[in-house]
Amino acid sequence: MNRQESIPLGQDGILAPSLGRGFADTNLRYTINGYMFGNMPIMTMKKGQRVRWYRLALGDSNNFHTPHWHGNVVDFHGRHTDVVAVSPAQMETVDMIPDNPGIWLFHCHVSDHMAGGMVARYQVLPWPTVVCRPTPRSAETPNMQSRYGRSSNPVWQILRERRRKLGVSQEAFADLCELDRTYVGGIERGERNVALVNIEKLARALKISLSELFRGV
Ligand SMILES: [Cu+2]
Repeated sequence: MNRQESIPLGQDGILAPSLGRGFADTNLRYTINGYMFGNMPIMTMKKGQRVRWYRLALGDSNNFHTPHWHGNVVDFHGRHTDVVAVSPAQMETVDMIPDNPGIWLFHCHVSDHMAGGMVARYQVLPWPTVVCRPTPRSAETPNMQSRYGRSSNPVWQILRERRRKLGVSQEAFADLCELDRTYVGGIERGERNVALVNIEKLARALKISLSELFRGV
């Protein structure tokens, strides 16, 4: 094997990577964390979660990389972008709050590197995380309990009783609705304001119509 094939020089003696066509060059691979062609364990996060990406490149002048995210953007120096370049021994930290669920490619956008294996995947799970609220509950808009607390049949009570009747655990029910379990717990204790879109999810999982749900209120 002629190793010089992977560092070919032009007639003028200057490095010309595009000239390499032999065995060594065509078997040159580029990796992310030692993995290539999407075989890295998938990186998983949740929609709405704060995610921090640490990127570092090492190597020779061929290792100038342009990491690129499909599906979501990152915050980098006050702008939204989906490509942030790193030179050898350069480090960059970027933050992402993914809003687009799915399985997405994360790859270097230098075409030789991409073709040489520098491709990974990340997954954004669809259910939202519960956002921590710094303000005390009393300072917020009235929650379901205070709004419906004096009603004989508050929505949250109907939801809870219906779920129990179906014999579904709160955890399984939350999965079914694609909602966070602590969020569903908060709903069932009447501690949370619930958007209509989420009430619809809950009702659908309980196989109950919205009109039926609100009838007893
Ligand atoms: Cu690259």
